[in-house]
Amino acid sequence: MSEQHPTPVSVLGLGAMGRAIADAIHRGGHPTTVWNRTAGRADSLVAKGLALAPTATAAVEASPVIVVCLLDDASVRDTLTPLADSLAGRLVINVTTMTPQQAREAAAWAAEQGIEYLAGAIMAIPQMIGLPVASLLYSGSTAAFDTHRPLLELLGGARFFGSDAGRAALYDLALLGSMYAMFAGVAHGAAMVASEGLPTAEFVAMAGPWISAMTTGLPRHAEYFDSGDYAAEVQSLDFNKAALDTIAEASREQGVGTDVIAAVQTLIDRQVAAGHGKDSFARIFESIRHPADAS
Ligand code: FVH
Repeated sequence: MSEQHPTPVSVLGLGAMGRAIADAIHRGGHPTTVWNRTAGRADSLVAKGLALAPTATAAVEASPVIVVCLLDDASVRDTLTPLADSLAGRLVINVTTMTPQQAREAAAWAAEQGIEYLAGAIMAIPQMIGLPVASLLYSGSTAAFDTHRPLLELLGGARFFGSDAGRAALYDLALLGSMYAMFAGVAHGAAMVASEGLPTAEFVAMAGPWISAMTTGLPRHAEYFDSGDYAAEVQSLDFNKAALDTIAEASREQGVGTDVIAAVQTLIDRQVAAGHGKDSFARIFESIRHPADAS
């Protein structure tokens, strides 16, 4: 549809993220209809001029494009399965967090029902939606991504990963996993500092720039991962094992848990035990990638 007549869009799911998405789409000029399982969550949107559908079926039938932003795979199945007939011939853009396999199953189900399907993954919190800092990943229908790119860009940066509907979810969960492990590491460091009664603010102010500086080495890590050649240029796994052992010992001395550090030690120890102590730290990738085979 032309910019003079923006495509009507319906949004199913009005949690914190669904509300932010509906609001951004409406601000972008699209007639926007919303629905939520529990009443009352649309009040602020209705006050801004969005239409509240009385049922999910009515919401679907109001628009050719349906954005789904629910809690998880089970809630998507619960909601969409009874709507199959109404959804046929429409486009579903599902930005609910799912596993790659769940996303592929959802896409296969949609294809069986005659529903066009674009899987989305949101690298943002609700407050970031509509700002350039928000990044959304998509895979699935190429035609849907190309046709509706201006709509998608109302939410943030839009990047397409091809026709495999699971690919956006794969990158989403890989990025989230990296983030959670990083935050767990900072929490460990903060606990060490707090063990001496110190406020963590000064530590955190140092941790951010420190981690940021270290990330300049990530492209080299990707070369190790992709080539399988882990010949160390600087610090070896043996060196890093000694460092991690010292951190663990210090943690015990300070009376704080070693869970986060122990996880890294385990990854290193498997590689060292397999005779790879002279290789780069990046070799812990092999412990993760082949959990039953640490060779
Ligand atoms: N919020 C965030 O920061 C993150 C950022 C990254 C991506 N996530 C994903 O976005 C999905 C929705 O997240 P949300 O923040 O909107 O989540 P909630 O506020 O908890 O709202 C959940 C909505 O799902 C509805 N719902 C739950 N179960 C069912 C069901 N069985 N049938 C129908 N609807 C269901 C719930 O409805 P209600 O409880 O109000 O009736 C909310 O609308 C999510 O995948 C994040 O991982 C957000």
